[in-house]
Parts: sequence; C-alpha cells; structure tokens
Amino acid sequence: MSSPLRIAIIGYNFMGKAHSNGWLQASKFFELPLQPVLKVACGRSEAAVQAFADNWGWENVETDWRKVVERDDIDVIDISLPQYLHHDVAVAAAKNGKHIFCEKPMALTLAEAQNMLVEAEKAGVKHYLNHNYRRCPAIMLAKQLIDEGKIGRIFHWRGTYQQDWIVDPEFPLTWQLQKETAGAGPHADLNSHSVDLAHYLVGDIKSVSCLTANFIKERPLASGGETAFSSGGGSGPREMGKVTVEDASLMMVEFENGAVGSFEATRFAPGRKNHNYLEIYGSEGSITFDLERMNELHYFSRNDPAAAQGFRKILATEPCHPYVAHWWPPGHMIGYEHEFTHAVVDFVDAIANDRTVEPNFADGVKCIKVLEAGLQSAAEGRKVYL
Ligand code: SOE
Repeated sequence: MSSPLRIAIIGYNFMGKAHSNGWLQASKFFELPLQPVLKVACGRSEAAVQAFADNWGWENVETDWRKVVERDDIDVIDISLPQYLHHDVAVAAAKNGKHIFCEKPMALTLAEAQNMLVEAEKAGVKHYLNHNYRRCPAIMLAKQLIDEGKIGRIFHWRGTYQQDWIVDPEFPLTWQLQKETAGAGPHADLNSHSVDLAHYLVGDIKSVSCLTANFIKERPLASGGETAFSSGGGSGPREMGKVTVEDASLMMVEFENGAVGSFEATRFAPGRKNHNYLEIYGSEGSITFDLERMNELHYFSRNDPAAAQGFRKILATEPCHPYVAHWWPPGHMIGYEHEFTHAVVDFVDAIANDRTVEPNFADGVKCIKVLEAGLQSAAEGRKVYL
C-alpha cells in the first residue's frame, strides 16, 4: 500500500464534485505512487459542506479555509472555488507548504496570478492549474500528431467555445456575471480553456485584437440557489442589478511562430450547451476537435493518396491512446469527468517523483496575460502586443 497523500478540498459545487470524483477514481483505475486520502472538505455553509462530505467520503469538514491551510495533517489544498478566492487561498496554502491543485481561471488579474506563481515557487510546492481539456485523450493525440509534424507548419487556429445558459434575460445576476468575482465573462471562463489549448497545441501568442459585447445590461439579483447552467428556479418580481462583465468575446491573435488564430467565447448561443470546438490547419494537414464528440479526433492528411484523401475520424479510445488502457476495453467511451481523474494521476506523480505537472501556475500566468491583453484591446479599440 502506497503512503497517504492527504487532501483538503475548498468548495463543494460543480468543481468540488468533479474534483472529488477525480480523487476517488484515480487510485481505483491507475497505480498511484501515493494514495489520496479525502481528509477535509471546506465550505461556508456547514450543512451544505457536511452533506457534500457525507456523499463523497470526505472525513471531516471545516467552514474556515484559513484553518484548513494551516492544518498539519494536510498535504494538498484543492481549490475548487470561484476565481476571486483563488489568490488568497493559494498564497496561504503555499506559505504553509501545501501542494496546490487549482481550478481555472487562475485568478482575477495578471498581478494576482503572478503572485501565486512566485509564492508557490518560493515555497517549492507543486502547483497544477486545472485546464482539464488538455487531458482528453483526443486532445493529447492532437498534440502528438502536431509534435510529430503530421500537420506540418501551422497556419491557422480557430477556437470557439459557446454556451447558452444566460440567454434568458431573467437568468439572475450570479457571481459569474460580476467583475469583482469573475474578472470577466466568457472571455475568462471559456477563453481561458481555449487560450490554454492554443498555447499547448500551437504555441505562444504575441498579439491580440479583441472586441467584446454586452447584450443584457441588467438582471434580477441572485437569490442564492443558482449555479452555472441553472437559475435555481427563483421567480417573481425581483430587484435588478448591473451586469459588469461582457457576454461575448471575439479575439484575433498572432502566434510567435507566424500562425494566426481566432477565439470566440459566448454564453448566448442557443442550443450550444458546452460547445468547445477547435480547428488547426497546417501545411501538411488539419485537425478538428469537438468536445461534444470528445472521444473523436478528426485528422486530414495532404500526404494520403489523392483518391483516398478526406478527414478521418479517429476514435481515441484504443489502449494505445493516453490514459485509455486504464479504463475500459477498446471502443468503450470515456467522458468529461475522466479528464479530472487524469489530472489527479499526473499531479500525484509530480508530487511523488518531484516532477512538474502541466498546466501549472506558469502556464496560467501566460494564459491570463493573453486574456488581459484581450480586454485591454477591447477597451482601447486597438491591437495589443504582449
Ligand atoms: C461554466 O461556463 C463552465 O463550468 C466552466 O467554468 C468550465 O470550466 C467549463 O469546462 C464548462 O463550463
């Protein structure tokens, strides 16, 4: 039996569940060098965090995150909180020598993100930033094909990330729609994923030109039961408040390697529930990926015989694909939640074997730099160089 790795999770909503599942599944399907122990769950509401802990098997609960980061029976702080809380928790965790597994977007501002990186490095702790789509086997296959030169010199990147959960003007003013808590709208929440994938698959970005739009300026104040994707069912006349983030963002970029790209992020695309779609075009071929068909990678090669050319659909569920051998027999699908398990596997390995894991806070800083430049470009109506 491997030695224990004692985890504390802070936050118990959507990501709290996704992370808990990752921590639980990892050692059941993979051989881990350390055994995650679900030690403490922390949240503001004692009743809610207790119910969460009972359901997922966290040993005990706390309502004050400061106490959690100071506990000496904890090795890892899992930050499953909204981004406005990441900085303070991450810095305190680092100062207390805890490894950090952190949700995206990394922070509200570049300055916060940079400080998180500095403190984590100073403390010598491992830091992981959960841009989970990197750990989709089909995305890793895309990376492998690109690294092998299969699509040649990259000319174009196109990343679209569309959702529709706030199209209804009655959808309440949740924390995701306010600058103080979210930093930005889909430009932060969704483009943070897309920019991370573009960095991973194409390379560094050197300039951005961005425009943002705000379709609904005021919304009913939130009453408490809401989450992303759900209005919580409140009804009746309610007081209104100002939406202080953008509803949509369109960004054009130049990459250092000469490629050009576009990013589109919105929560106003009816029918698009979580449509994370990307296209990459190069001198030798092309790649496309659609999260709604996440086990598939579409690949076109200009080097195939002319009569047989065409996009081929590769099902990335063969045991030769990353992580897949640990799950089900060939052709048996995996899903969204598996990406979190894969992240846990790599994070635990990094701790046990003193390796870095990616994406980490350095990647997060790079990502936020692009996002902030995008907002600056939109505000000033000009191209911004990084
Ligand atoms: C909400 O827009 C959200 O949950 C994001 O915050 C996640 O990162 C994304 O994976 C799905 O949508």
